[in-house]
Amino acid sequence: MQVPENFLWGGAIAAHQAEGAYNTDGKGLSVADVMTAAGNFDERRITNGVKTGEFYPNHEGIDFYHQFPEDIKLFAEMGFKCFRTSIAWSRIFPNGDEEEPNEAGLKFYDRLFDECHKYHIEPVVTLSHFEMPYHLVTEYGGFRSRKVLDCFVHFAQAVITRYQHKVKYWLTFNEINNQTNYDRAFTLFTNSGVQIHEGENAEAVMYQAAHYEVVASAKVVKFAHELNSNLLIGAMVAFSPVYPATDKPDDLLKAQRAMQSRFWFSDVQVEGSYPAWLRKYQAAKQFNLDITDADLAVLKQGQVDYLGFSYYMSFATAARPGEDEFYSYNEATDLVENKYVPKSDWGWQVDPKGLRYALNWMNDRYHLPLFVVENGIGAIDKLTVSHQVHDDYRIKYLRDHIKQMELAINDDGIDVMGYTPWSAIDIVSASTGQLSKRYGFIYVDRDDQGNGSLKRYRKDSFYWYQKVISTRGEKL
Ligand code: P53
Repeated sequence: MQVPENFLWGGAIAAHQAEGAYNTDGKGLSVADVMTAAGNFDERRITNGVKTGEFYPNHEGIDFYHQFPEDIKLFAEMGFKCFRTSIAWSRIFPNGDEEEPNEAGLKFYDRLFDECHKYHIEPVVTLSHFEMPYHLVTEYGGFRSRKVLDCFVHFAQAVITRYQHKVKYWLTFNEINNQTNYDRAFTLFTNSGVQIHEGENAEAVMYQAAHYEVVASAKVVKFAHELNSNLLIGAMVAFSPVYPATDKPDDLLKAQRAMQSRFWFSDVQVEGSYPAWLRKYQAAKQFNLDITDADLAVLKQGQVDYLGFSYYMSFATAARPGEDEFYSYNEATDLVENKYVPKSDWGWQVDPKGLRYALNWMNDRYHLPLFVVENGIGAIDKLTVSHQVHDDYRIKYLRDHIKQMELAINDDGIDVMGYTPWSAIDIVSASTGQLSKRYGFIYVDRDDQGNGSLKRYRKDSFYWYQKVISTRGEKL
């Protein structure tokens, strides 16, 4: 099976996980710069500013800031048609609330996008990928404040205007729906720059922050459409489908509410309005949200052009005894084991068929082009003495998922714009801060403590993916 000629094969990274150079050329601190490294199953700590004696893996990343010309050359060698990365907000507005952008930061992305175009690689750019300026957290509490909505729109307008002739494909907020898991400090902090205080209702704070984000997203879409009709602005969700644990009707209703709770974000970004169930739920729970009529009008004017999503794994849920009438979903406590799918070393369920399900589910609901902007497996790689990496497990994961995507394209008739696996090259893991949780086609010599030459080596999967691209997905 093949994919269409114009299909965007590529790979993805995010600025904060790769660039390093965390205080170079006027860059301010971002939320990623105050997170320490963790192990396979514990959480990164969020420190109060940068503390001496702590290790912050994002500060150096893989030094993509300085080594990007060689890296992009390697991406071109694989045959990438596109390359997904993000713009670090704190390079452009170091504190986040300035009027004027930092020209040195803007110049860096000019050079980066020019380098891509040298090889006819189309940049796909995320505006906010877990890296809000830290000052916006300390000063305003992140997206719990309407002020930060304005700061984000100001940033987005500056970069979309600057790069409109270099970047056609944009995404607003990366995995905006991770914060469905509002009891996990990591998700609220990375999505929204929000930290929960004693006695606060985290769920209510999440709905407020996410509301300001969907309004910001709509404003940015409207702005971009008016600026330049060539631009395509997408939303981006983490698509982990939630299956019912059994055929009990209660489990089905619970799973349905879990899906509604995870995907209302894209419902709003695509439809331009809130789903009715959510406004009823928010009212019944007395969340007291600042959602104005003017906001609702803005949502209608900023519907996205396409939907980008990450796909790593599927979830499962079951109703509890004495479930409330809302089947209220709390991701931290409501997920159950799925005995039909295996798990990665980090406990992520490996479920290729879930990708075909995801594509069908979104196609049925949204009727928009879909873009698989992340898919991959974090694994321990071994560099041999002759500098090879035999990552057959990675090839298998990607092959199995691409097969399902091709079935969705060819047998289900779904419009899939492209596929950018996570990650183009080894980078710092978002959730653990490890480098040993590797995703790339290119091995980077660096360990979890920050030691290593930072040299790059092609893995077996590099050559495999090169073949996949050159045969348009025929040779898996
Ligand atoms: P890491 C949770 C669930 C699914 C995807 O993740 C997630 C997360 C948050 O960690 O994040 C995305 O590095 C994210 C990337 C991230 C990648 O998946 O935690 O968009 O920034 O690196 C893989 O193993």
